[in-house]
Amino acid sequence: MLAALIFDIDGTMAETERDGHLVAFNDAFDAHGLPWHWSVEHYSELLQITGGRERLLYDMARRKETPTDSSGRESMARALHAEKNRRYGRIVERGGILLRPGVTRLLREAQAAGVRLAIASTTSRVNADALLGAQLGRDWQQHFAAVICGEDAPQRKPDPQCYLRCLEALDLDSDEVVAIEDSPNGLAAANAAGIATLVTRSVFFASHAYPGAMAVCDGLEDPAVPAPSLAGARPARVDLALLREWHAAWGEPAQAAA
Ligand code: XBP
Ligand code: MG
Repeated sequence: MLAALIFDIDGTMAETERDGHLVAFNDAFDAHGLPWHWSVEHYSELLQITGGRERLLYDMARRKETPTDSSGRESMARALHAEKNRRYGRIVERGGILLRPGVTRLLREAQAAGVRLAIASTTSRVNADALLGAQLGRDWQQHFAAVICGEDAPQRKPDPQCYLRCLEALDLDSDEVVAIEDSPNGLAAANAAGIATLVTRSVFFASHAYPGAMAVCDGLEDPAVPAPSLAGARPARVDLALLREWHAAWGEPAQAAA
């Protein structure tokens, strides 16, 4: 029985990577007088690394302006990441990034049906609060039964830690929830936690395959294509009723195999 929906944030609830984090990272480099500029193409590659600070450290290791000693490198990354988050906060707090089409609708459908809502994101809590505070109201957290952010799960996606901690906080089993993700790392994390996952491709991952997803769509207002294992299921726009139906069928093969 579907008891909760677990949403990823970046790329899933909003296109925050291209219009938020990337812009803010480049502004932070400028503010620190660094000649670094991440293009969309370069950021697309860097997004294989989840976690803004981890992504930054990876790139810094290839830059001549980076200190050679690890404590110097770490403190530079912390300063740049904090600067980035301040600038990201300003972008989203002025409403610069809207929720993706269909996200508010699905949130409302779940609330009306008593299906609990949760978040499992790698992003810093301050970033989750800035975006969702701006888009859902300052009291946004009261609509979510569990909110797991980067600080709550240091093992980054594709590690399942944030999803496992979310299930723990919800006191639910993996077969009682559906995750909504945008990236291959996010799908891998949810799958590793044993969670049926709907992928709503984001701009940086539009061409990726998503083996193991329960269904894949380009957005919640576009037709979702169900996994072949959902025998007889046909592409359709996702709503809560469809997620319930596909989630119930998704568990059957396991039972049949058992
Ligand atoms: C995607 C991430 C985050 C953001 C940057 O998170 O990997 O790290 O790119 O945010 P999600 P921070 O799991 O929501 O897709 O700089 O705060 O890490
Ligand atoms: Mg994401």
